[in-house]
Amino acid sequence: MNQPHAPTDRPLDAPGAGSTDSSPRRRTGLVLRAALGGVLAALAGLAAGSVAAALLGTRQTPVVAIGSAFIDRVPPWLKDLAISLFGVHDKTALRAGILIVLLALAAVGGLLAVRRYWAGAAVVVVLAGIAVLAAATRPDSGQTGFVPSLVAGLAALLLLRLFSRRLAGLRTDPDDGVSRRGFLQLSAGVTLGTIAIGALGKVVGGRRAAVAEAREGLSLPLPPSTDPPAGVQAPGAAPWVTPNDEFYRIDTALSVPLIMPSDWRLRIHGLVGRELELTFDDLLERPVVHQWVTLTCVSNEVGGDLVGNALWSGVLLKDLLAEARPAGNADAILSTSKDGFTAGTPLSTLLDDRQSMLAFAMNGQPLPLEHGFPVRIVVPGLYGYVSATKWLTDIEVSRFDRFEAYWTPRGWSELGPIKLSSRIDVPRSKAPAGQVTVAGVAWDQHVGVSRVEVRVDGGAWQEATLAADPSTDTWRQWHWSWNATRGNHVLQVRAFDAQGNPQVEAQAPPAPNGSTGLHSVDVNVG
Ligand SMILES: Nc1nc2c(c(=O)[nH]1)N[C@H]1C(S)=C(S)[C@@H](COP(=O)(O)O)O[C@H]1N2
Ligand SMILES: [Mo]
Repeated sequence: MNQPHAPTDRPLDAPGAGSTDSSPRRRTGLVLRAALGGVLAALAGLAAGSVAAALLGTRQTPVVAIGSAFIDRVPPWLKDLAISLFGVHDKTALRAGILIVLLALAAVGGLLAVRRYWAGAAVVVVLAGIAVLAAATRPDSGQTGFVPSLVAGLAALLLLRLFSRRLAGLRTDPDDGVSRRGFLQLSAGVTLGTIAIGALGKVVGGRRAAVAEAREGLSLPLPPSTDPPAGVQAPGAAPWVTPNDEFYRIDTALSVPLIMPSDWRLRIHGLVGRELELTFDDLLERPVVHQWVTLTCVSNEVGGDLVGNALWSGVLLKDLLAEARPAGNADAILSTSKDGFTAGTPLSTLLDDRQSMLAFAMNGQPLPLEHGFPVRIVVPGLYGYVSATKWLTDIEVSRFDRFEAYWTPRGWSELGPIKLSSRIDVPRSKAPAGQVTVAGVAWDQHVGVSRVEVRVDGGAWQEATLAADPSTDTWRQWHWSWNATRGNHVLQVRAFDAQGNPQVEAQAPPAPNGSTGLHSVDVNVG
């Protein structure tokens, strides 16, 4: 290549004088390429992070995660200043600002990586680490909110490595045409890949947005009120109604299945006199019930929070099954979701006096996408894994001896009635000396809780005050006033069912059919 500066032109006192890459223009070329490599690696990482976010159905892309954490932490005056400067566009400005800072730092990372890969990698690790932490600590990010930032960081690290390898060749020999071409090819490939991945993210994100929009636009037969019934809340206990965005989420779906209500079909078939196929509108034409039901996950540990209470609106399965006319030898349904999850539920629990339903609304809102939009099953009294199929598409009336549902071959019981349980919500670790409210919840769905007792340091059991419950299908709150003395104490709770049977005290893990044992809390009174 044409080289205007003879090696002797360079100032002898320049830093790095004597090394092979010290011609100013060559250095500039290398510096620009290195910075570009860092920027492209970062952009590709961000694109991969956006796709991961779209697939997981989380809003926590790396930039959003950092932005939200930033908003939570900036002093109010700066927030006000930003709002007055950028007006309604303050969020866009913040995003653009974060992106610019990230890319500038990525350019620095690219520069560092040419000499020492680990130094450039450290920049990426710190940036991705901040995003992962920011996403993981967001209250609204769910369990997978940190994944996009992790994906972005790993992708950027990998590409930074590839770029720095190519540039290492140019560092030792600026005229190395193979390295030059290699860098060019890599840059072009990464750019194209980033564009393709970005487009994929847009498609997936667009589909989610379309379903979310269809959900917003639905007009459903909703309950006249979602206020809890009178007297159900005990002082200090968890809110009796679990808000939708705080409701626990458990499923095997890596990305939330996206179903347009207009595309939804439910087939009820198998051992039936008449096969049914319903559209969403067909479902809404039938009589609708609104029922408070507490859902519980079989994986809930003693004292755990995989339990939530909501007002569900839907159509009784009893009514639909009456139309389909199950055969006399049928004893179960196998329900299937859009993503292939299956649950086996005793037919008897759908036909008896309980309000087992195909639910389309939760707390007066169309089902959230994560909770099974547009239709799921809710069966009072059964753990979710044997009943509460989300994104429901198929119900086969059958017999337990003819199928194995999703969790059965994985070591969980075929049948999953919820076990009588109780939990202390307050206090959880510390309390002041004197009168302390001990409060919590107890549940035995579709059986009912008749009594709750508390004891301190293994002493005599004391009866707690029960709050009201609208039916046996919800959890029941309780509270007890404790005259706490200084020191460390152990609180324990136990519940009794409607027939007066006490809770099982023997400790058992969640597998294969639900945990047992009493919830104990160590409290430091000071
Ligand atoms: N499609 C589908 N539905 C599912 C599951 C699943 O993995 N996939 N998990 C079940 C389990 S184990 C539970 S506890 C409940 C949880 O419902 P939630 O996420 O709305 O709280 O959904 C049930 N329905
Ligand atoms: Mo579950």
